[in-house]
Amino acid sequence: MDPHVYNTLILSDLHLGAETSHAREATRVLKENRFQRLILLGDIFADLNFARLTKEHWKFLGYIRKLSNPKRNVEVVWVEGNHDHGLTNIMSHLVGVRVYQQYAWDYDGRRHLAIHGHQFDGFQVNRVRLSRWGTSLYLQLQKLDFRRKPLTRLIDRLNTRWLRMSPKVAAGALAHARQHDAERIFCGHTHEALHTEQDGIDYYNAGGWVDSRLTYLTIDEEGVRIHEYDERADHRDSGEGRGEADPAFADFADEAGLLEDAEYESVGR
Ligand SMILES: [Mn+2]
Repeated sequence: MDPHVYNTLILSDLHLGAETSHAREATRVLKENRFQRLILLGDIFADLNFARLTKEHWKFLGYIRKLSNPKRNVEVVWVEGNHDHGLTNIMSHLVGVRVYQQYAWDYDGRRHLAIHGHQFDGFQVNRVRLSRWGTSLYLQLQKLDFRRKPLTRLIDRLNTRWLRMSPKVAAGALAHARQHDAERIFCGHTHEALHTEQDGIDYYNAGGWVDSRLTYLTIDEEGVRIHEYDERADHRDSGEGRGEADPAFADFADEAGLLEDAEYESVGR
């Protein structure tokens, strides 16, 4: 294990509940690094349907709950994304972390600001209808396409490119940082890791955990770094145990105090 302790580690767009979510790899990143603060920068969940969470997805949540134990001395911050919306109240109780719309902190003499980024995506408001329809189509396709997922992967990629969100979110975020006197601003949402600088303000995008490139950010005295998760020694989620009240969920639910009435199956589905 790397003994180096980062000031902050930032991870976004894990989309738990989606077939393409790399929860196992994300959990590994959290276990293999040391940090004083963890920022879950939105869209940690894909939607409100807990039945789609796999064993690996529950393990990730269980590990977040462990990290948020005061004895660990790690500050865990959840910044709400557009997919997380409406779920974060429940999760702040279940996982034990505070939820913010945006989160600001000072480090190394600079103001830092973390916000998911959908606020700067001009399409968002007009896209609600299409996006709901799109989500249901996408989930149908996942069912047909469960083996190697080429189709859903392609859609993930098209979705991001097609909307051309990256420059729009970067521009909006830089303006937002300027308004709030922040020198560094961090977003997710676009699924495209990125660093750009303008007039002394640095913008970083944490990327995501659903496409082929799995990325996260770290901050320490040497600055901000974009890391790419090395997939070579790894395998993706099998999808087994989806929707079942499996042992991993039972452990998690037990720890979270959900098992008092021994009715966790109804919660799991
Ligand atoms: Mn988003």
